[in-house]
Amino acid sequence: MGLAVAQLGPVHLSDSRQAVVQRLLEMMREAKGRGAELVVFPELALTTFFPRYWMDEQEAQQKFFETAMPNPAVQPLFDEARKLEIGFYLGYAELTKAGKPFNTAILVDRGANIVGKYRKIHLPGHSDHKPQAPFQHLEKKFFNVGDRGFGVWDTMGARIGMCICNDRRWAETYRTMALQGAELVVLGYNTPSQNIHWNEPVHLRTTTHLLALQGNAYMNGVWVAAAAKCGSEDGFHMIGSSAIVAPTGEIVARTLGEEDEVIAVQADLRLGELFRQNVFNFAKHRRPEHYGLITGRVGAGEPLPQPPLED
Ligand code: ING
Repeated sequence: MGLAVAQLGPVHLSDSRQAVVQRLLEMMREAKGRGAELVVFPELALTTFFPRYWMDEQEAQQKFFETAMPNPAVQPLFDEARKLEIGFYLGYAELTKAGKPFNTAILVDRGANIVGKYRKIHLPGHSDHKPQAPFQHLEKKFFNVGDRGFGVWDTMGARIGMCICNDRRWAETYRTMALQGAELVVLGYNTPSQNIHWNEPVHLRTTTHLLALQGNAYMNGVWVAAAAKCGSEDGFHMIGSSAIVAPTGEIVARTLGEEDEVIAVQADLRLGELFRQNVFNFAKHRRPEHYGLITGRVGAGEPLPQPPLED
């Protein structure tokens, strides 16, 4: 499968959705030119990463959320996708008809039909105002926890799962999709390079980001394609290192800069089969009777009582 990731450089407060869509169109065309049948765009791709700013929910929803998808600003993307016969993943802030706010991503097939929708489940950051911090990370304030689970869809000749940003750091995300037979997981992210909670060395942001993709790709026998929105947005820097990772856990393509940049590979979906049929043959090797804590507990607790040693 021709698979591409379209990394977006900075989107500033002053950038219109229309201007961003023009950049996405450019990269969609380049992805198609490089053989892609599916191109992955970032999380919250249409606007700046607004959870970095303190404002009330109403203002955020008025300025940064989409109340319909597609809508006039993004329609050109759907039109071009239909013309080029290329599918795409797009992350955006969704305000539902019922007025519920979500950090959402859609999976659009090569006929420009929305075939899947995912709402971010792992919301990082905080909901209180931290005036001392260099910037906020208010996803817990602006978004509801996703209410659609981790979905997997048969489309474009593959079984594809979606997640968003912080989800990629949690093993449960991929395992839940792999247990539905996912062959490919696509995701977008916006990852600040500075940690507001402790003085974390900057390089660790990229290290842990790649580790999360590589480890989980390997442990679930899936391809992972991750698209950053990155660079300095109005002075607030976010990491790049968009990447396509094989089921071997190896990085097969990654971006070199922090601007708009397309990476593309011919992903052999059979590669994952080797791992899912052998070392990670879930049906043969998993022992859920011993995994109870994983869904039984939220936070870490006391060690479980152990059977007597003489047993
Ligand atoms: N951003 C970051 C991410 O998970 C973060 C937040 C960074 C959490 C580093 C923990 C460590 O990549 C989003 N939008 O989730």
